[in-house]
Amino acid sequence: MPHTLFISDLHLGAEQSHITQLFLRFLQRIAPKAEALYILGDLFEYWAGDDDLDAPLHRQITSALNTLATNNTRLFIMCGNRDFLMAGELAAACHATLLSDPTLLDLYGTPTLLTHGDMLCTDDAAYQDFRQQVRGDEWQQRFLSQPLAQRKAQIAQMRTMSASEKQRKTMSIMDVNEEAVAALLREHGYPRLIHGHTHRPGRALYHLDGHTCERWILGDWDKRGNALHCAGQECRPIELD
Ligand code: LP5
Ligand code: MN
Repeated sequence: MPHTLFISDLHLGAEQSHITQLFLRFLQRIAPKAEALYILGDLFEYWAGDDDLDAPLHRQITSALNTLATNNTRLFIMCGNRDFLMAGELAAACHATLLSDPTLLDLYGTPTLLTHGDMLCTDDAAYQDFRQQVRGDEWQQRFLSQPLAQRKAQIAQMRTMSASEKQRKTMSIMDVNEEAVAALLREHGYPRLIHGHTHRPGRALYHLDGHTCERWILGDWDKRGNALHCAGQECRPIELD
């Protein structure tokens, strides 16, 4: 049956070789059966800029994605909060289309809104301030004009800071804000919503203004992988190992 797969939050990096192997197997055995694969952010542990495409891990991943996408599975990639510097060269290397966040899609007749999910975490004010700064064109141009090694060192510092900040934040601060979800659903005409980022896989239902909307939350790839499989009107999570 024609179907589409959604994944996010793989956080691939040199230290996650088990997950990299799992992902490569997924690209060879499971993804080719899908009409389309959507990666909804944080494919990589971090992305320092498209001039880092030559790193062996990056070549391995982009070439496997390219093989998938040049056969029968269309490939779409959205940036996450870790890899928002992914741009045109990365997309070209993967034969993928980069998606803006959010993106509304007609999925087998059901309007479906895709987002990484971090924009919905509006209670996390410190993160939203950081996000606003680093998503600006001027900041990105300045950051990307530095040598790659210097950028990586700054990202490493930021990752350490993020890990310690997260220890001080409550779980509810780091989850989506329900009013932000409702506002997004209203703004886009009450679609189905699919996102990642919070690493709390599941399904929630919203009854809003006489409409019922499904929200699917993708899990991260930690010990195992997971994907959302959508065919016709139905979506269901699948575990990968
Ligand atoms: O990703 P994760 O799970 O660790 O946590 C996120 C939020 N943290 C981040 C930061 C990224 O992890 C860091 C890597 C990004 C690489 C991008 C390249 C360019 C950046 C280079 C920076 C110099 O996204 C975390 C959320 C959590 O999700 C849950 O939603 O809480 O947010 C934070 O930890 C942010 C802190 O709360 C605020 C930090 C303020 C630091 C400001 C100094 C840096 C100034 C430089 C930028 C102008
Ligand atoms: Mn994320």
